[in-house]
Amino acid sequence: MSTADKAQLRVGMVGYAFMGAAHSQAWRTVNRVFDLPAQVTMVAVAGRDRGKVTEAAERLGWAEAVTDWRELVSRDDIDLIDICTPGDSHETIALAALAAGKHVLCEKPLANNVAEARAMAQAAATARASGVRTMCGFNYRRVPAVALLRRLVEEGRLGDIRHVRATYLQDWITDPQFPLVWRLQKDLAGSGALGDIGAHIVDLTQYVTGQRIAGVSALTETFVKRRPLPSASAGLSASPAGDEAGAQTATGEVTVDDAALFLARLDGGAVATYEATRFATGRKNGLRVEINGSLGSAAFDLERLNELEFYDATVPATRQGFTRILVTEPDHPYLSAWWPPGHIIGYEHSFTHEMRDLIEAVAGGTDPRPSFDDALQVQLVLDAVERSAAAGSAWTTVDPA
Ligand code: SOE
Repeated sequence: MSTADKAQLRVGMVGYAFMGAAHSQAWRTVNRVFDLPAQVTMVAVAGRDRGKVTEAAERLGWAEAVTDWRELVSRDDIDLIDICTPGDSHETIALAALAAGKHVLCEKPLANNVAEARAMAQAAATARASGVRTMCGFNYRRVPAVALLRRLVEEGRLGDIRHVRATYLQDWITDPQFPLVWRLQKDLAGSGALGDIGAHIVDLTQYVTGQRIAGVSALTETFVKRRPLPSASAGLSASPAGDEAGAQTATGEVTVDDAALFLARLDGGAVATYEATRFATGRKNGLRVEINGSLGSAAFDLERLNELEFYDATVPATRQGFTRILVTEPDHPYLSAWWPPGHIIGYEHSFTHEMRDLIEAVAGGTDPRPSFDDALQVQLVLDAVERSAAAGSAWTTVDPA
């Protein structure tokens, strides 16, 4: 279909930091790689600081910059609002956008607590009746090796799932002098490692196994209780504010977890362990998942995202062993549009695939996944983890959605 014949999907994005840049890359790229039923127009990006949002619009490829997200929501020339802000504003922006009849893509975790997530899921259900689509941005579902892992589970190649072992390990706040950025403040981020990276492994494992976490026993820890105040609202590579001599002047309290660990039971009978921390010295973005089933096992490691380890217990013992599948074949999920076999892809492609699936759903009139309901269920797991940790690791059932 030629570009001129295609429906348009006119996008407005709120926020332009780490996730805003990742999403922009995907919006810029997606129609150039995939043959899609709708053509994206990057209409405008919103941010509070006039100078910074103007610079971001130019750098990231947005036609316009505005300083109030409400303007995006009220405009007739925008069809979809992409929310890339800290969690404390997700609910307000999403509800306003849905009320205005806009499709919504919201970064994860969906909200800062269950009440907000429920309100968003409810609003999404109401809006769905008039054809409005919503999706939460758990991008790692769209890594081809992860999608292949799900396919193997669906095909029964692993048999009955017995064990799920998931870790998401980073080390960017190990230094006690690393400043108190928004991701370390509960009122802005909702929780710490738990919501920021733990949410990813909760979603990813539930997605690949098709099972939901039913109950947990958890512990959380905050190793560094106070940190220097940041010089500005800063992201993962912030530097502390200091006086002219460089000496640190003020500190603030860290109000989120630095690490969260939990045992879980899944509703399909599997047992699981989860660990999310930003204090795993040397681990930069170490998301690893291993699934053991009655017929085989599979393991994925984000730092080797073009590979999937697979063990087939049904072949003769003399030929058993973990196989490293290089996930670059055209028949692997998402990959026919990219490079010849063996030519690997990277982190940013997961976002391009996310936009591809979202555009196909919006243009095709179907509901994209993960839905706000799926993301609410992740939020309920995070909530159960916090309640269990507060109760000294007591067994805690995940509330029903
Ligand atoms: C976004 O998906 C995100 O979870 C960030 O918020 C984390 O900080 C990053 O390290 C992983 O991706």
